[in-house]
Amino acid sequence: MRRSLIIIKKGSRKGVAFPHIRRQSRQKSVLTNRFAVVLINPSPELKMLPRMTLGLQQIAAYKRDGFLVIENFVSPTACDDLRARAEELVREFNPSLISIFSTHEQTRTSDDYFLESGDKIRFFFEENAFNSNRMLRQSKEQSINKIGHALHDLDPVFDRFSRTKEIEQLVRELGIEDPLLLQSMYIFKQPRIGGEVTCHQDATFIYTEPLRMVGLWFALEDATIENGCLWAIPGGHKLGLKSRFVRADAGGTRFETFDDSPWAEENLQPLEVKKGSLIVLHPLLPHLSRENKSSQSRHAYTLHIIDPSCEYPASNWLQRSAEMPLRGF
Ligand SMILES: O=C(O)CCC(=O)C(=O)O
Repeated sequence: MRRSLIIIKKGSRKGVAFPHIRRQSRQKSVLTNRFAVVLINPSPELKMLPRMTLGLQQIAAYKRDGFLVIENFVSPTACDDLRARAEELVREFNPSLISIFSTHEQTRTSDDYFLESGDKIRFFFEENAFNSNRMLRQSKEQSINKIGHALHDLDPVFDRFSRTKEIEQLVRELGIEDPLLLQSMYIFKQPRIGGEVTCHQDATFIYTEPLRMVGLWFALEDATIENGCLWAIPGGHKLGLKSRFVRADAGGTRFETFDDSPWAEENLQPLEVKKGSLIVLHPLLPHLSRENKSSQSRHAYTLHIIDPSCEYPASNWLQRSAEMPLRGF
């Protein structure tokens, strides 16, 4: 079993980077003069629940519908731990350190902040978070839309959550032979102001040639029609890719459109799921989430996994610096 070593300053609750790890680390501790040295095993709470391999029927349903719901994939405590960590990251985030609020070159600054986020942990606000003077209407904690896009590589808690053998096994069963974790997002879908995500295919934003990718959407809270659950068009993944979101030569981004016919939104089905459920998304599946007008948040964590045998175009908006190559499990 993999072991980690953490050093806790004696008598101090501060300076412990990850209190949720410390909470569970009672197994072996050696008190030295100034430090308590604690050997911890990975918390059972951060692990996924035991699961069976995907059955033929589940694989057939994924191929037919373009999505698959697996209930009880994540333990309730693992959901809570991830949520606590995301909230801690938001508390530590100081928006005044970034110039995203300055009206000066607003669009360019926002574009750069977004375009450089592929290998960083960055914070994006709900569109309705601001009043007409560009001041937050409510607390920072209630205003963040999402955190992206490399939590899984840069934050130890998200890293451990994302790199379990259960996820690896699942992804391999879905045909990604040599998986690489490309992108992660923590999505808050805040009460009352959680914005709509319009109908799209994930391959619009993450394209590989040939297209071999899988999206994993973990419900960290119950997702209902009221608080903005996912909706999908079953079988819609068979209709081909409609557009790509690419870096524009002149800077910024643009859509490259192959098919501008509207989505058959009348065929959308709500995917209401319980906390701990995993929704597996085919890269071509049309899906959306509506506004959250309720008083309940709808936190979710997503991972997108690709296969290095496929080409990852330089035109994809999401890029990484050479210093931070993609990693597998
Ligand atoms: O969680 C949501 O509201 C939408 C997420 C989504 O569609 C996506 O990440 O592709």
